[in-house]
Amino acid sequence: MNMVFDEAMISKAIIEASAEKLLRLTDVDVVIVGAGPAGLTASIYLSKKGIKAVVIERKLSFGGGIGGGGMQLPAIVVQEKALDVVKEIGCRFKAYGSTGLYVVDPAEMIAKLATSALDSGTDILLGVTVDDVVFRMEDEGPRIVGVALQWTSAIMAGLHVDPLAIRAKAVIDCTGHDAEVLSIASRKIPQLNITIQGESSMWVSRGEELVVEKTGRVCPGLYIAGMSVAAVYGIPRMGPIFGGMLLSGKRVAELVIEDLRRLCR
Ligand code: 48F
Repeated sequence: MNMVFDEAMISKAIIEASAEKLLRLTDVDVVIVGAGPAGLTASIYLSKKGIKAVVIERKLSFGGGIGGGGMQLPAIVVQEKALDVVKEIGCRFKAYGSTGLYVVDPAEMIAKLATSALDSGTDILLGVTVDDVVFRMEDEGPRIVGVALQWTSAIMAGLHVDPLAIRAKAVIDCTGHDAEVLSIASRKIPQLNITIQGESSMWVSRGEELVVEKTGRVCPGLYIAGMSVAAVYGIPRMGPIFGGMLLSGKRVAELVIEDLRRLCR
């Protein structure tokens, strides 16, 4: 049977579905900024616990630094400690002898992280940039209560367009090497007393350890994971090993879950 559809119908379908989705996302439990390895992993562990999480990604694709591999070679490395996360998302891996290192295909890692995130119930918005936080001043100091959003294309075009904002109980900065959300917040809300040190030069084993150890809350409502943590605390960079990113994403999810439970009590 030949179905009759026209251009206006396609537009209506898109507008209706988008309005429904965007309305649902104006008020969430957790906003995760950045769909790199840390952000996607955090979203998986949050969504699996029934927490309403949205990942906001500036680009039109996900994966962050995974796709670039090491100098664009089509392989990345994950260490033994993080293998549980790799297994959890169903990503294949190959032991590199008995070194405790495992080789993973970057394209598969991106696809499996994103699929697991979506299948767990995470929403992902592509082509949207977080350009500010929303805050309230409380007796104990500032609390982050949401983010301001802008279409990346509007920013790229240099257009003067005001953002829309969404409400969240927790915001996680997973924006990578520039710790963008935290940089903006520290500049605009001096009462936060946050200084971004910038990451240190390469020292893989130390960086991988510290990035997980220092993952966490920087002020009420605002958390950091992944390379943002290295940027804030001056931690050595690690290059194309991704276990620390996965473990940092998992860790921040655990911390946010604990805090949200406390908030609900
Ligand atoms: O850079 P990215 O992959 O950060 P990550 O999850 O992982 C770092 C590793 O990829 C690698 C490494 C491993 O040892 O060093 O670099 O910490 O992903 C960050 C994502 O955030 C997006 C950006 O496009 C990227 O996909 N992003 C950055 N700023 C914003 C943003 C913003 N303001 N709004 C929305 N998305």
